[in-house]
Amino acid sequence: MTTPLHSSEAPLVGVVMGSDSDWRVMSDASQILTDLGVPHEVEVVSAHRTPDKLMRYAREARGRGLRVIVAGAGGAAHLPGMLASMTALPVVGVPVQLATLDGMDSLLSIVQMPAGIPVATVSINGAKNAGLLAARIIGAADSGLGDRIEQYARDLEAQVEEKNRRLKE
Ligand code: RP5
Repeated sequence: MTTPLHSSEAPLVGVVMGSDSDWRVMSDASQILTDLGVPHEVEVVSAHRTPDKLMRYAREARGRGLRVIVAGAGGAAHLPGMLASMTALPVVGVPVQLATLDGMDSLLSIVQMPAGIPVATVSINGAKNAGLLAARIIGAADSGLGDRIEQYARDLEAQVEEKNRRLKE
């Protein structure tokens, strides 16, 4: 149904969003997955405008070999929750900030899931952390990826120390 856009390998993560207008935020998830060498695909799937596609995507995701879905949406953001209701895969939700309500509408729509259907919600526009969380979920059982994630954390630490050193010059 979908083709991997960022790797010739079979995608392990599905990065989906309610509209192409969410890409300005969701590209951060794709970028960090690329940086960590995690094959992934990108797809626009709207809970409200393409409900049949949403159902197909969720129902086929596990069988196609995906391990995690990262789903971003803004406003009445039903996409992550609806996906989570139709797949056993872990779903990471990204509340996308729109021009109105500061993204609080997106955050509350995604985070307040009923018991039994979890969505791991990151911060408003927190697509980078969503990508990292997806990588960590896969990296728990993939030592090469786990090592790259540890290296990423060490690089962050080194950057902070370098900035600290420059402050004192
Ligand atoms: C949501 O509506 C999308 O996730 C997007 O954040 C928002 C606005 O979509 P567009 O009108 O820009 O296509 O479903």
